[in-house]
Amino acid sequence: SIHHAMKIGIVCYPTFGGSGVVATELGKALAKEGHQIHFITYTQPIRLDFFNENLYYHEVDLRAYPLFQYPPYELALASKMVNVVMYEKLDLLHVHYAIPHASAAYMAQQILRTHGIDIPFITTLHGTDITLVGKDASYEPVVTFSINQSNGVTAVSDDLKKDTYRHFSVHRDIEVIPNFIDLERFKKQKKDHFKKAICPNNEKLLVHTSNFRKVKRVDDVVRIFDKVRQKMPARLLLVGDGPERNRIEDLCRQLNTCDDVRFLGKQEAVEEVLSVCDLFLMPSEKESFGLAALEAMACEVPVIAARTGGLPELVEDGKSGFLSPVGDVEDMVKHALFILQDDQLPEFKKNALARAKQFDITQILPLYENYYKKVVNSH
Ligand code: GMT
Repeated sequence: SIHHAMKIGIVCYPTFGGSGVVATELGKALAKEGHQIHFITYTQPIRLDFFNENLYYHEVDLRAYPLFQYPPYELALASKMVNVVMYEKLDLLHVHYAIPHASAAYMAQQILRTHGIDIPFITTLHGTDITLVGKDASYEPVVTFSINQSNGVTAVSDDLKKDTYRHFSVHRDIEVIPNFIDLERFKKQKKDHFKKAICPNNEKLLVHTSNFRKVKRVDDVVRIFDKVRQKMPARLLLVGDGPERNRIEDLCRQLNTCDDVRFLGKQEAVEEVLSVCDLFLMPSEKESFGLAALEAMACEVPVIAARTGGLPELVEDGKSGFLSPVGDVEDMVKHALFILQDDQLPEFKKNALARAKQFDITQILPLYENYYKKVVNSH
């Protein structure tokens, strides 16, 4: 409530990626609750598309200089944090994604102490900062140190928490606070004209959204789809863009699926696209949470996913979707064909929405607020 209103600095990647989306949506929701939220990022966050008297945005000044082959972003960020904490009198810093935000926050905290200011910081681990990038020897010592120095650490799934203990010498407590969704925004909308245009003969519509990195196994998406459409009329939407896109386009040409596959590129209103879809495919190698799958479920789209990372904490096998071993395309095809039957689909859609409701922002926001209070009071 407003009586405990806090001034919080949020640091994140301002991009389409899940960690940036979660951080931005969290900040927006906290602002609506009366907290004063200061975003500190290198550009306006994609989802900061809303106006509220409690929301502030501070851009990190990154000056080019001929000496720098790599401009030292982390230092510019730490300096900006010092500046904002000092002049806006913040109570807490909350950084999303450990690299390089946690170590920048540590640096800012140390500098502020020399000015007589002692501010706690919380690091939220999102996944690739731990499972792919962070454990790499080129970053590991800094990641371990800055996690251990954080005044609070949260992870978006229990599996990510376990991975953190597995890969790093971290012994401190990690609070699991799952990702969330705003069901007011993500809900099935009437987009019949779009559905008709994409599926003129009422074909079943499959969808995948990602950043097209290797870890997403987009090949599996296309191979699953190819086998499904041999059994029933179907179309596939591929949303997003990234390094694998060209290779995936080639694969579609090889498999002769081009007429049935649409590449939509990056989309801001992904909830409108999801609204007309029947099945979401997430065969990732690893996924600490799978926010894109939750977005689909909120729009009543069941999910075929790999049994990996935090996905089993989200998708209920045989209820809101199905889980298969990573890379088991045949198993995923079998499940897809099962869900897409007309006498099964409505039940799976209903269950997907019911599951999504358990991750509604109104359920998760108090977990963050309570954790903030705990960290600030024990600092
Ligand atoms: O999946 C990505 O490549 C992007 C990455 C990010 O940092 O934005 O996503 C991670 O964080 C999301 C938000 O917490 C999770 O929903 C994703 O599962 C996680 N990605 C992986 O673990 C691969």
